[in-house]
Amino acid sequence: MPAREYIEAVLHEIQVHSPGQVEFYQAAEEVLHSLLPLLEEEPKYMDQNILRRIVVPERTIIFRVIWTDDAGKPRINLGYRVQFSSTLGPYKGGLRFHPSVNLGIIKFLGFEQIFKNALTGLSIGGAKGGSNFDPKGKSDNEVMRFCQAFMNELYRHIGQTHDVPAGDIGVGAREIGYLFGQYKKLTGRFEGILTGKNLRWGGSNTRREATGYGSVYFAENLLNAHGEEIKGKICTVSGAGNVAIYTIEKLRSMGAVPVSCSDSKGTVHHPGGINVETLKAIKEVNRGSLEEYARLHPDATYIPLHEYPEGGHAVWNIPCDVAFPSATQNELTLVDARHLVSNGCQLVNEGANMPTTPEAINYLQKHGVLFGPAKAANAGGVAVSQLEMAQNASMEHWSFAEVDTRLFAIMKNIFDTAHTTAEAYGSPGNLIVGANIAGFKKVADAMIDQGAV
Ligand code: NDP
Ligand code: 2IT
Repeated sequence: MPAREYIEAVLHEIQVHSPGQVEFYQAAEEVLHSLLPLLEEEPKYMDQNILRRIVVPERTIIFRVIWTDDAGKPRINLGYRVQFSSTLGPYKGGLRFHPSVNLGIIKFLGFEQIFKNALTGLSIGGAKGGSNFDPKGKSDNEVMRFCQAFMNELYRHIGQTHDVPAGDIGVGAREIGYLFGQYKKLTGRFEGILTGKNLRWGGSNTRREATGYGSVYFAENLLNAHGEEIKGKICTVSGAGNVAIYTIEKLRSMGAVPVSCSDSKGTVHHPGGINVETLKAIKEVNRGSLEEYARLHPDATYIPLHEYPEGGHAVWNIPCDVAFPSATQNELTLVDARHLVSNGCQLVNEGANMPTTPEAINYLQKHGVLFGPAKAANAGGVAVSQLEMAQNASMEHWSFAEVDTRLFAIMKNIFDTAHTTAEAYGSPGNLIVGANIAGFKKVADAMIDQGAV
């Protein structure tokens, strides 16, 4: 069967077997279409039926989570852990707590994670988990009880050489602490079964900063390859969480001007540059709304979400040289891509997972905008998670500078790999193709080595 037909057949089967999982289908479609030149050159992947094998998780765990709210009422949520691939190492990937979480969302994230983790060059498999629990508006005690109830089931499925979850949307230092405490209580063991732990009890320096810093390091490498640098660039950033905050911090320290951030209610535009301390105080300490930012900085503008009627997002209508979507999936649409192009944007660098819709990517590429795809550009977080695992295993604790230096080297290597692979397979400059083929090849070759299991 010709490679093109094989790819379409596998995609068709996903639609039949996973109906309604639109985000998973979107992620799979992008990866599989990228693989055409590889499959045409190397039929062994079709002979071994690798595509059909890789799109099905090794294990899918769905469980009920019952916790008690502050009024004493039992509440019910769903918990997920999709252990997608253990080919390259223990299952590895974050946990997301957000009301939009469902099996299709976790599968898209887990699928992306396989190739992202392969690209880091480290020994980690791919997984993702989470819950439709909404931490917003919940007290610390409610969040703690939820995390404990979630771990009451999850603990039997994880382990430091088996599956090591971490944070993602809605899961940060607070949640990792409660989850870790409950694992220890249940098992009586102090083990590195989660990453993103507090520095005082087994965490790694630079893990908190790693995704954002890594995203900027990736952008710098990409710009350097085109004779440019991040220094002096006007940058728009969406989101106001872990990835966005440390993207903004690193942009400032490298001499760029990050002029925006956004949350689920609105966008801040601060032409002089976002004040990182104010942002951290509002979001990390007070868990507040960005509305407050403009009150504290009168030269900044706040645009509430409902006051932006054009079907796109206000943050992408702010003129910039580089855009860093760092909030959530499909947040940058075709309307936004048109605004970015007409405002002269040179590079879109994905900090979030799958933040750009396929139509928007197509438009950006047609108009010569450089593109740093998520599974390459945001791999710094999981890479430092693996460094946390290495430190836990050897009972060492490396300095901030040591981890940051390794992170920089890993991001450079990911860029070089995606760049040279794109060239080798006939799509010079197309880092989507380069990242997908390079990540896939690494996993697929190991799958063949390990036999049909
Ligand atoms: P956080 O929960 O820390 O922050 C998410 C931010 O995005 C918040 O400011 C949130 O607003 C905003 N947001 C706006 N719209 C939405 C929406 N519809 N759904 C969810 N959030 C929304 O998450 P992270 O910064 O950790 O993650 C951001 C993105 O980066 C995600 O795509 C994640 O998968 C990806 N990522 C994260 C990594 C990590 O190490 N944390 C690693 C690699 C990728 P509000 O403040 O109002 O809640
Ligand atoms: O999407 C991601 O790469 C993450 N949320 C981080 C995963 C991890 O295990 O550190």
